[in-house]
Amino acid sequence: MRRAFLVGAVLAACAFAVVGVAAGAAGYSAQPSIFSASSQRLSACHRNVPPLIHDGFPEPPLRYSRNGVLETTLRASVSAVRINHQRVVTMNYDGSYPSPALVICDGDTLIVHVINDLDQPTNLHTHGFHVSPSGHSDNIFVRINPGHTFTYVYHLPYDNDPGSYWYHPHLHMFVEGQIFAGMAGPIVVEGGLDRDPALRTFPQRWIFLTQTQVKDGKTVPASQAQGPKSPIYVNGDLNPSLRIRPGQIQRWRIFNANADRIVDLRLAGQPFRVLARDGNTLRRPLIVRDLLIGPGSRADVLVRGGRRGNYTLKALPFEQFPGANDVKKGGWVPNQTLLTVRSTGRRMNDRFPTGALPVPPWHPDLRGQHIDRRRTIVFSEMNTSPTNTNFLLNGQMFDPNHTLVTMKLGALEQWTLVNTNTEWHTFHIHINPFQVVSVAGKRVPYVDYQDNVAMPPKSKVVILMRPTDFTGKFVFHCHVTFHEDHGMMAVVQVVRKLTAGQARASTGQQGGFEVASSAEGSTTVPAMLTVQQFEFYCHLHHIFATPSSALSGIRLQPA
Ligand SMILES: [Cu+2]
Repeated sequence: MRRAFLVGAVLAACAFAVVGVAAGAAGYSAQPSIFSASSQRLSACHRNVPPLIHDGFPEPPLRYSRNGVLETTLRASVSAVRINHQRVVTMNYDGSYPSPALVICDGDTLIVHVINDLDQPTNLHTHGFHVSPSGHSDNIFVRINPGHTFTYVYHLPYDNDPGSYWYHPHLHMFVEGQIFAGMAGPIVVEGGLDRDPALRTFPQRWIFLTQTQVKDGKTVPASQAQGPKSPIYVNGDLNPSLRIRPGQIQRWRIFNANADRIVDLRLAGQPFRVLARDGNTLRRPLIVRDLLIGPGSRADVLVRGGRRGNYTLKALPFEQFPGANDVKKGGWVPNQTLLTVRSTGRRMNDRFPTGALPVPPWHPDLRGQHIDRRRTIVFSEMNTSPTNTNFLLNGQMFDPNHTLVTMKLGALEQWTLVNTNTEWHTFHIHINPFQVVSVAGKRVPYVDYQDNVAMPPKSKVVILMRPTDFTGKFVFHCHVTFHEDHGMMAVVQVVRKLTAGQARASTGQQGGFEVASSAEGSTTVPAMLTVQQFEFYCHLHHIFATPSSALSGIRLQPA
């Protein structure tokens, strides 16, 4: 009886937001016109941006666009690369670890011919790009089989923020293994902040973080790698030195291209001044002592050389999962020095810029605006055997033929992301960045956009987003790619007009529970939600007082 009441209360108040429209992968037969939008580009777009320092600090090969186009080839193969000055055989693009940096300008077209010389399928994702998810664009439903080539064409619209992005494979069940082996490289879209007179003179460093494990001249497959033996590399080296002059300001673009690991960075002697997150410019610099960057995320920061001497940039111990800091329990190397900053040479007197940053007008503060739809996405795990865990979104594992969410183009949606586990997850959605409202019940001290957010254990994260410009199918998922490959991903589609079924709030039944949705077209309900998860969920939403015994073992963050 009590249980029936509980379920009724959940029905009344919990908004499970999912849509059950089965469909095949997006078609991609149309050949896009390659040069349509870009013929007017200046060939000098890479001038008048902060200079990249070339002084022996490791850097990937650089490939620049010309006349509005970067056309390049990435050949995936198992072959030799240099990792920390040693020859290592691994899966890679074009013999480089990390993979080549693609440098383009706002409004450019990027054309990438991916040649698959691996013995397994692959594809390509341009992480963070606001581009079409269909056809030859950022379409992660493409599968490039061994021996085949596929050409991607990305037309960057005017409202894709110039900034720091990256590329990596995105074929379900192959993502972690291929990224961990070394298939990942930076993309820098120049423009925006780079043209700001207050910032243009500060020279740049690009810091591309990757994690892998090397043994006997090869990388260890991700599935066999041991956390403690998987250090983080900076542009392919362990603890390289980086020079700065006392009083000099440098701009660092930091990319967390680790397959799984969140990094919590600290620079000895000073905080970071964050200018942009995930390629999106902040309204004003955010000053933080510790910089938490989830896998897949990027941060553009300013730092200033301290007094002459050596300083460390460290990845601090971080409890990403229970035991993460304990090597004996399978955790990672704690407190790793990522690089050493050598402050040396003649003193300079650079001043940090004050005041607002040039935020583009297409990222308004969404708080306080009318919300068209509310949804809840529950992240959970289910042990199916002592050695296997399924990772679930709203009770389901990834199915490319099942669309979990249908959004209307231009509608404002609020998503509540619920992490029911004792480990961190992250939320990443393709194509459209979003605004984070709160993390673990605390409002965030900024209103700026991002494409990836780290979700603390046993808490919820609230985000706002409005899909613009592009219809089509794409995905959202946890960017701890082990979780993603084991199911924690779902298909979302954006349509111009909702069908009656998609627009209707609905209910479904599963395992004795009936679940209502206040959002469009929910025919799908959580399949594997336990009573305990249900109660936890209700508690998070303040639905009614749950007996404390039912919540034993669950530690709640203040909501
Ligand atoms: Cu996860």
